[in-house]
Amino acid sequence: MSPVALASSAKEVLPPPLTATSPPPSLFDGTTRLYVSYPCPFAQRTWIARNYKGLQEKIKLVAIDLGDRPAWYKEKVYPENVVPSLEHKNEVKGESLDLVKCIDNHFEGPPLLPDVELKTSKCFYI
Ligand SMILES: N[C@@H](CCC(=O)N[C@@H](CS)C(=O)NCC(=O)O)C(=O)O
Repeated sequence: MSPVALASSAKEVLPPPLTATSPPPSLFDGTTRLYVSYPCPFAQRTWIARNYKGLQEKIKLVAIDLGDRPAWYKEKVYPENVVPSLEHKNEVKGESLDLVKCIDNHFEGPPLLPDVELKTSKCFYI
């Protein structure tokens, strides 16, 4: 089994979803964060992309409780107030399909998409 496959198969302890009373993480401190809601299928596709590429150590998962959402998520992280979003290099972007392309294009690990897809993706962080 390759190192990436091993890393991907290691059991990850999932952080508990943050609620209205949870303080925000130390935003824009250089940490790359993927904001998700565990039951959200749009978030799940980005989460799967992250895991497939073995990026559990490089992209920190931040779970949000959408039913009891912290106000700081809209105010300080992602004004669209939906998940998923990706905080990376002092920017926050969303839209799950774009994020899958960005994760594929800008991080190590086995490619998810053919080259043609990567080259035509309008990605940020460049
Ligand atoms: N087009 C977006 C859809 C994201 C979306 O609709 N996420 C839902 C959760 S599954 C959300 O955050 N809804 C906000 C809300 O419930 O207020 C994407 O693909 O990322």
